[in-house]
Amino acid sequence: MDTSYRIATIPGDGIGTEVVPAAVDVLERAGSRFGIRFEWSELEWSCEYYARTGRMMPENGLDVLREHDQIFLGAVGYPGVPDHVSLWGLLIPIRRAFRQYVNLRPVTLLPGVESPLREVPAGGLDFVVVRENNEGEYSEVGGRLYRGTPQEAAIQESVFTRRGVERVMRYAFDLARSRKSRLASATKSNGIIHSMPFWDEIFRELGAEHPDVKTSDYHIDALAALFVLDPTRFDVVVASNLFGDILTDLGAAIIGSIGFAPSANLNPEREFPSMFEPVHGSAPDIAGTGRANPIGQVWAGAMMLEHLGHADAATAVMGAVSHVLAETGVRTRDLGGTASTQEMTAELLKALDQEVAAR
Ligand code: GGG
Repeated sequence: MDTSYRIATIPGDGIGTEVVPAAVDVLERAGSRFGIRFEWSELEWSCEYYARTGRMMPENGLDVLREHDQIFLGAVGYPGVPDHVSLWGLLIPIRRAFRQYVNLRPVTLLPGVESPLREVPAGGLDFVVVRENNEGEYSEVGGRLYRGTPQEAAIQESVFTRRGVERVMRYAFDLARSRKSRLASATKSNGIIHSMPFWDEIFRELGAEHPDVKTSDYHIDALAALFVLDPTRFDVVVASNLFGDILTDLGAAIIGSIGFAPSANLNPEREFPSMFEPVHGSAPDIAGTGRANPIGQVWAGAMMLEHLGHADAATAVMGAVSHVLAETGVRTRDLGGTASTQEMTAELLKALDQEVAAR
């Protein structure tokens, strides 16, 4: 197996520039212990780059990324650049050009962390949201009419294709089969009259092909309530682009902090690089203060190791994260502690060394 990888890092904006170097340190340490070599290319694409050049990434940006095995991204978006400009100039073109149609977002309560939900016991949450990542409500189809007049209007079309819906659902069914064989679908076919009944229809068709997987569907409003009232019932949840995005911020909240939550933008066929990023954004309110929690980025790094076929290294990294949270009082501010990003990273490195030594 090739154990040398070219990884493009895009720290991006705000705390992305703090948590990416922290996670790179952890991955480098894991690499040195497990015989994996990384060649990192740091790309400065960001809102600052936009302010200088008028683009979020250069015209040949996707060609540059294509030369890499994987992409490791921090955060995108900063005050001064409209969010739709920063997202559609960087994150979304990457997800689409590289057919990263699965956005995998684990909702796992780590050892030593309390959920804000009163009835969830330690370690009591372990499910995954599979978010459709290439189409759906994130669409360029539409426009603005009669700008600046009293008749001004905005039209936004969602795009759901059979191919797009089927492939993400097939991934979710397969994932469910590798876990507890339970799959829930997020819909809203009572209010959204075309796309969501289509989504439900395909879910039913694929359900018939996977009789060993127990399926259920929930309207997104009821599903959001269940994430709070009864989240332990879930194993795998499949959702459209927008529903999955919203649900996983809630998922991050119930595992104790948005600072923890990781995500993997996967091209399951491996024709293109996949991209690994935390769920959180650039957090301009704490950017530059050294207070960001690096764990979401480190966990995204563990997902990258897993995708590269290094489950042992990924397990060691997550073992280190669990050790620090369960066995030490070291906490960043989002968790009510005082540790800086650097202090948390130093603790993770120490725990990783112990984790490897104990094997
Ligand atoms: N960590 C990447 C990031 O900055 N995400 C911010 C965001 O708003 N993402 C929207 C999305 O995932 O669709």
